[in-house]
Amino acid sequence: MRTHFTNQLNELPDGFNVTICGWVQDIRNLGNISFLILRDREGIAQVTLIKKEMGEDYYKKINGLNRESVICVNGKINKKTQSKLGLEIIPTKIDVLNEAETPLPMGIIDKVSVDIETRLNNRFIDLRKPEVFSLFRIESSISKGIRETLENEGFIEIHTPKIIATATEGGTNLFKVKYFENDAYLVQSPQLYKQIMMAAGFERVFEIAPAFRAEEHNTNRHLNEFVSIDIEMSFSTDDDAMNMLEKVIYNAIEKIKKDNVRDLKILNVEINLPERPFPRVKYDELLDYVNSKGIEMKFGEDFSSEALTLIGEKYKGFFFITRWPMEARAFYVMPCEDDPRYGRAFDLQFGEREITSGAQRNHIYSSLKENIIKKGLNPEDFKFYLDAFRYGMPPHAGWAIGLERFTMILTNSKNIREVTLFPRDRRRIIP
Ligand code: AMO
Repeated sequence: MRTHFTNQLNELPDGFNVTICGWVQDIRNLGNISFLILRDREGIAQVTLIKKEMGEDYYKKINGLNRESVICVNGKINKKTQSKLGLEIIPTKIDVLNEAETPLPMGIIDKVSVDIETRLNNRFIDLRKPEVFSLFRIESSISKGIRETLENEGFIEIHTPKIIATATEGGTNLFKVKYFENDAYLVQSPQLYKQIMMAAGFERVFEIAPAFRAEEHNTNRHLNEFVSIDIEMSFSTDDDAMNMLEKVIYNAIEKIKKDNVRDLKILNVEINLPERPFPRVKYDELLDYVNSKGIEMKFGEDFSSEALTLIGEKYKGFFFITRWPMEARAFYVMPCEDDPRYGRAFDLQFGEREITSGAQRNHIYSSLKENIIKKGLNPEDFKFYLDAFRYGMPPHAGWAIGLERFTMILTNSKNIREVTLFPRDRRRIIP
């Protein structure tokens, strides 16, 4: 239907005939002339309506359109205009494709601030705002950039089941679903399957897919359904996995800086390429640090949000927390040779925020099984997984980035719901 997006009009010569399509953002009627602002995905254009050229009735009809009605305008570009946009369209034909009802549930360009609940309830309208759309353009670039890097590094994209019979990371936080006569669960992570793929000899795999967690708490950084970007790589250590993560993060940021200039401008955020290598700080060092600052934390505990705030003040950019106590991590982590109280696990932080967890995995059947028991889990439930370790499992490592968490960081968003199209949280399952 359209010949051009609004952002392509500038390059065209004066008098050029175009058809643009979009939403009626606003109409300013001055009597015999009026200015209709048409918005499409790429920007806005001014359509100048002139009464004596359009005829009284037609002029009246178009001027009477409700805001956000959908139209296509065919007309000529006029560059000799006073419009701030540098050009206007003098229409020959305006097709009204769908008239919007009035009043709108919420405004698009109104300066009044609308609370996040109202915005999410009317998400299809909220997403029309350029500053909201830009977040998702950046999110799209992130997954595209990550995919590009991983493919260049020889990773194969896989798709693992999202309905499973056993908990991945332990028994909690599971959504139970009815699976015919039996109970099943939604996956918390493709963890077990991506590891099995190492036994399958795929060497390097990745998956970008939803993960489900029945976490009760309602915070600004937790969702009950999020997008997990997972990798697993064979013949690799925790250090190899961290190096790969550094590369993936760096390239994604580089891509956004290059491809999302307009979005960054709309959002008024500046992002810098991080320096590599990212600092790698041991858990114990941070434990001592927070204890020295008066936060009580015992060996084996995870960092509280209070502790992370403190740590984030010291390490502002990307940094790894390495060498975690085994008791703080899942059963599949490879213990350190020099001291089995520690594991080859890591988190990638951006200041106080965690965006990735990963580890070298325990690929030795007997000790893996022992660890499952130590965690109070039943190895029988993990038979399908454990069997993969019995007939030739290479050493391997991997990680998972939370796509929304990464997007939050790059767009400086304070609430994870901002960067989730239709968030699922403790209270929300609609729309
Ligand atoms: P973890 O549980 O740390 O690790 O999850 C990996 C990353 O996913 C994101 N994330 C979340 N994002 C939004 N809402 C949530 N409720 C949520 N939970 C997690 C975070 C987190 O860093 N199997 C391991 C990964 C691995 O070792 O490969 C795992 O799932 O950004």
